Amino acid sequence: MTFISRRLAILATGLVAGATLLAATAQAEEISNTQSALAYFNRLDQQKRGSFTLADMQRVESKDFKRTDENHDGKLSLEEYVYGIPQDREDVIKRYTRRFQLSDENQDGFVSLDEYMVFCVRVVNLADTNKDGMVTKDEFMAVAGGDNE
Ligand SMILES: [Ca+2]
Ligand SMILES: [Ca+2]
Ligand SMILES: [Ca+2]
Repeated sequence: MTFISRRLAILATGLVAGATLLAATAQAEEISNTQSALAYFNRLDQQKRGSFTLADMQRVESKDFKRTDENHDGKLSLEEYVYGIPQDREDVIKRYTRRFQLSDENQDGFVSLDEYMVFCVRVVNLADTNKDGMVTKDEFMAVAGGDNE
């Protein structure tokens, strides 16, 4: 696994964990990376075309960003990032914390929208192997659906 695809796997797992947080049960822990990546793909493929573009991903992610930015200062603190995760879900908190640190390119302790969007560009560049501007399910799963961390 390359460094970037590792980051992608963390990203995909983290986002799906967020979506299922409210229903966090023991079952959630059994969701494999493959299923997480698939669920994440389906979220990005909102028009159900079997693929998504960078614009699709950035639209979905910027909405998530705004929702997470509780104090509306345009950047995410770690507190905002892990807000709502039950204290006893140490595995999820750990995963989110790692993802936060990986996204914080300039290491200032906050994830800006730019940093968030840069990450999307990296993901799409990595996954779009035939460079046609669309990430198909096969392309996405080839980089994100790999082995567990
Ligand atoms: Ca904030
Ligand atoms: Ca930063
Ligand atoms: Ca493609």
